[in-house]
Amino acid sequence: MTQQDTGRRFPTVGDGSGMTSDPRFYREELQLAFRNRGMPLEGLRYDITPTGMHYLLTHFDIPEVDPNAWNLKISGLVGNPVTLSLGDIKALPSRTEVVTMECAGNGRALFTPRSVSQPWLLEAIGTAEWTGTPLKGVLEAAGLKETAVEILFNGSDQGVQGEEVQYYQRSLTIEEATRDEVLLVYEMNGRALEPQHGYPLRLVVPGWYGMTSVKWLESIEAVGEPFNGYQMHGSYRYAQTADEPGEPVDLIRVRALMVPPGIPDFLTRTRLLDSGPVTLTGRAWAGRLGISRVETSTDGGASWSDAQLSVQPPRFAWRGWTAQWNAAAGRYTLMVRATDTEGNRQPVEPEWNIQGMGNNMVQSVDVIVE
Ligand SMILES: Nc1nc2c(c(=O)[nH]1)N[C@H]1C(S)=C(S)[C@@H](COP(=O)(O)O)O[C@H]1N2
Ligand SMILES: [Mo]
Repeated sequence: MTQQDTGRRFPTVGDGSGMTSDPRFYREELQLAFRNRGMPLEGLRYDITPTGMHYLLTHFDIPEVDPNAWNLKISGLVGNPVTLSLGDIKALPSRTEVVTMECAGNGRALFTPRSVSQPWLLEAIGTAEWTGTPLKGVLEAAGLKETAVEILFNGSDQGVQGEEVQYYQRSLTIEEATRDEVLLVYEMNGRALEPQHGYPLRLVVPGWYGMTSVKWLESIEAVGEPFNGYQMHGSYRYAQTADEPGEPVDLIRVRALMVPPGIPDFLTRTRLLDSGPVTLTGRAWAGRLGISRVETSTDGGASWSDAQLSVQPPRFAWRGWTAQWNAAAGRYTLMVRATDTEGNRQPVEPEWNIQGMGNNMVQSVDVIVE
């Protein structure tokens, strides 16, 4: 390290604003993209995403955990602080939930300008069968005190973000933390969690964007004040400027995606199709809400027609849809949009925010029919 390097600030890309309008990607974005893979959109075919296809997002490094030395501490404003081994947790009542998880930054790279961060297009999704024990039971056994207002979840992975050295930490209100579906999870798709998905234990909060589902859980604390850490206040905010606090990012917004039809051009991913009848397929989800409608467009959003919805899925899982298209020779931009059971519909135009959060604008797929 040279003299000039001391006191260097992180990160040091672009003009230092952390934003760019350059359509090219920075090395720093590529570096993150390799570590944090997405689900190829043809993976929308499966009800349950094969574990190796599920998206990944890890801010820092995957930590080293010795399963024999590991335990979970539950402390803070509780009557009976406890320390549980993995065996203790597995002996508690178990429950499996099929959950569609999505990163809050999904769609970030489709904004202009964009925040220089994990450059997701549309692939930060996956659906898994998560098995664990309801957090509610563990909190009841610990005995929350009246003065507790939030539950804080501490991961064992550490790094620097927003110039702060930190462990990955997020909190939930007592009301959210004690919902029946919130799980302390030790299995994904019927097998022990893999290291990158939070082995040996993670939180899974169905319906919320992925950042809430803290991996590599080490301790849980009942606290008397809302937690103010970086991952609550510095990040995961809907804001228009870097200075304004903005609103917290929380539940997953409605979205539909299609399996890109036909065959891809290797580089551009433009699709090539034969003329004739085509069945478009995909999935739609809305976090805690259901899907009431899916529509497709073959003319870039000028006109829309209703797709056929598949049977009602498990309550936190994506719902299948299909649409028939009689494709004549030409060039098309295919689109799909969903509406949730509260009437929220995906926007066709991007609704920009500075951190690139919750961008659920409709997917466009360029197609050439021959
Ligand atoms: N400890 C810890 N938990 C974490 C993260 C992290 O970096 N560290 N990333 C979060 C984010 S932003 C997402 S989207 C999900 C991704 O979970 P997955 O990698 O199992 O798909 O984990 C969340 N939990
Ligand atoms: Mo995320």
